[in-house]
Amino acid sequence: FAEQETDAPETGPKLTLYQYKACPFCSKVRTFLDYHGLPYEIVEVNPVMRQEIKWSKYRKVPIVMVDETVQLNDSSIIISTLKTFLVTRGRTVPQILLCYPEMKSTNDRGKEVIEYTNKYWVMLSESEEQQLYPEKDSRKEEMKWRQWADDWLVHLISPNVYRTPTESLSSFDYIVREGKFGTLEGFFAKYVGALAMFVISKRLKRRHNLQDDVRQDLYKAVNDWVSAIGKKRKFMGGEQPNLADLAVFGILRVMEGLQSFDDMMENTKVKHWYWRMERAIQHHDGQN
Ligand code: GSH
Repeated sequence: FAEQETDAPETGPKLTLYQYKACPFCSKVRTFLDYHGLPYEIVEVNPVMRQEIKWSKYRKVPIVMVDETVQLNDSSIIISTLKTFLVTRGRTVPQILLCYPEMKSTNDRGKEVIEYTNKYWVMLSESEEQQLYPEKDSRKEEMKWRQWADDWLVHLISPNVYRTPTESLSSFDYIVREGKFGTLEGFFAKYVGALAMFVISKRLKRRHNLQDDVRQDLYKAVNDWVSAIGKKRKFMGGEQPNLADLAVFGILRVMEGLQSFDDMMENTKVKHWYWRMERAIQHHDGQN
């Protein structure tokens, strides 16, 4: 991003988000971009053929392209990189990306996976750190809960939204309505997908050691989150949301309109924080 002429209006980088609308990782990225008031274009990817990301070696969404040339993969890397860019302003996105090297490794099921070093670390100088994290432990706390959102909270979504055949069908009705599908493809995706995910969600439930009543894990998780914020703060970030607030909100938001969302609102203490988050994002409170 070249230096701007002093009196030219400041234009940020051009951002393009490749996504599935109903995917929690993509929702996290949208939440981050909306809160900071960063304009972006969306390319909705067809989850059956995925031809919109055929050009990419990385096969998942979200992907963010910066100025049509620099590719950012993985929701947490996207967020850490863009946050660093917003705070430091002096450094370019490719320079920042060098701080997050890829690591190939094998997971517990013998599959090769790419992980990223420093995924939850915003790259700051000492004075920038002072400014962004004036409280002593707030930087560590933010990292811990961002990781919790990716490693625990996100795994509660599928078992909950596909819990019963009826819930699975209404989740797929939403996915097909909001996503990119052909007419016939959408029809099949809805019924075949709903049945498949109902079955798969039982496997996911075992893999992640959830209770038989998966709602209880969801309720406990969001209540743990609310107690971690405590009574004295509006957000985990204090007066303004931090990256953990944005991650948790982004993940929970994909359940909006579904029974699991209404159950969560009714049976936990999350709603006041949730409505505050909704306002902060709608008003782009993080725009500077
Ligand atoms: N760690 C990645 C992130 O945080 O962005 C996970 C992203 C991910 O798993 N995305 C899913 C995906 O694209 C969609 S929810 N999976 C590839 C596929 O299903 O073909």
